[in-house]
Amino acid sequence: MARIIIDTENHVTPQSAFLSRRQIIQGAGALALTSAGASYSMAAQGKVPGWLDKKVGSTVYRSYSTDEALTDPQDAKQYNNYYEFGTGKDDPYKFAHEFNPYPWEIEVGGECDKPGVISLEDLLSSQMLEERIYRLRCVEAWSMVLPWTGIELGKVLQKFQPNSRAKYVAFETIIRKDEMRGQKDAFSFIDWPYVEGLRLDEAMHPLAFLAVGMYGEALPVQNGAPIRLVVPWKYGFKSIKALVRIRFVEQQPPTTWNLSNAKEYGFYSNVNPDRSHPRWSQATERRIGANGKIKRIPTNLFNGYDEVAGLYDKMDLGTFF
Ligand SMILES: Nc1nc2c(c(=O)[nH]1)N[C@H]1C(S)=C(S)[C@@H](COP(=O)(O)O)O[C@H]1N2
Ligand SMILES: [Mo]
Repeated sequence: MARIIIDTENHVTPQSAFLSRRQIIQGAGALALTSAGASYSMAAQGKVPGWLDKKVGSTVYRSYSTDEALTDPQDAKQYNNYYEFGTGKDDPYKFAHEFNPYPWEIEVGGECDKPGVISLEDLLSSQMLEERIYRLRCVEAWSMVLPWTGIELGKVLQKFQPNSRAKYVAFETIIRKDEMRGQKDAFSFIDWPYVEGLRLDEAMHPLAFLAVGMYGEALPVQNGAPIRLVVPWKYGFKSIKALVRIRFVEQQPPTTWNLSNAKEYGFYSNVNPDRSHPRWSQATERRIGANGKIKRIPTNLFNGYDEVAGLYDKMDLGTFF
């Protein structure tokens, strides 16, 4: 299939230079239809409401990019971690069609002056979406380069006016046992819902992102539809999918992987080649790239996003892993 190599600019792209992008990506997707099983993701895509499809499809603004080749959309959509659908890498893709995310609401509360329940449509209506190409580094030592469409997390959080007691932000995934078969698994080591958290200043960092699209289209279910967090300088498990609840809190909130194994997974979980996982090195990663090619490359501190270093100035990254 056609390869999409994205240019290296990392400033705002004017609309005229950008217009053909969605067409290019859709062209690639159309070719991908010939691959076995593509009907799963198409079934899920069929439920995307028109307003969302249009909003994602007309995105013209791009504020972060990279000269690294984008991961093949097939790999991004068929090799996933999403334990709500099972622990296999292809389970989320196989069972995504059982979940219907629309319509969707998010509840925002806790230490803030303007708590409330807001529909996805209302949340996005006053926002111009932007596209950002980010590296995603899983703690399992594989990585991808993915084009997300969405909005800056901090801009959304500000609307709810966190108060002076808000020190952390807690996030929750939906519970929908009838549509997410992994949540029915009696032997699951996860205590649903999947929960995550960030320090408030991390959440307010301009790199922290809420994605509603990928490759110029509304987010596939297996990638966290209709809205998920993307925190590119941290291990992938911080980027919680199918977000239904956000709370401003005073104390560091519990997080799913830390609850399951605190020795192996910390609250911070910043990408760090110098701190090995107890069972494997984090010095390198398998980059799943274009052409489905996998190459072994060095891992960088904060996944290469040096602009976040200031958040951890006074912290020992070995202790606060
Ligand atoms: N709710 C929820 N969010 C989740 C997960 C999960 O199992 N459940 N897996 C995480 C992990 S380990 C990774 S690496 C990323 C993978 O995102 P992707 O499948 O879109 O590449 O999602 C994260 N978000
Ligand atoms: Mo991960």
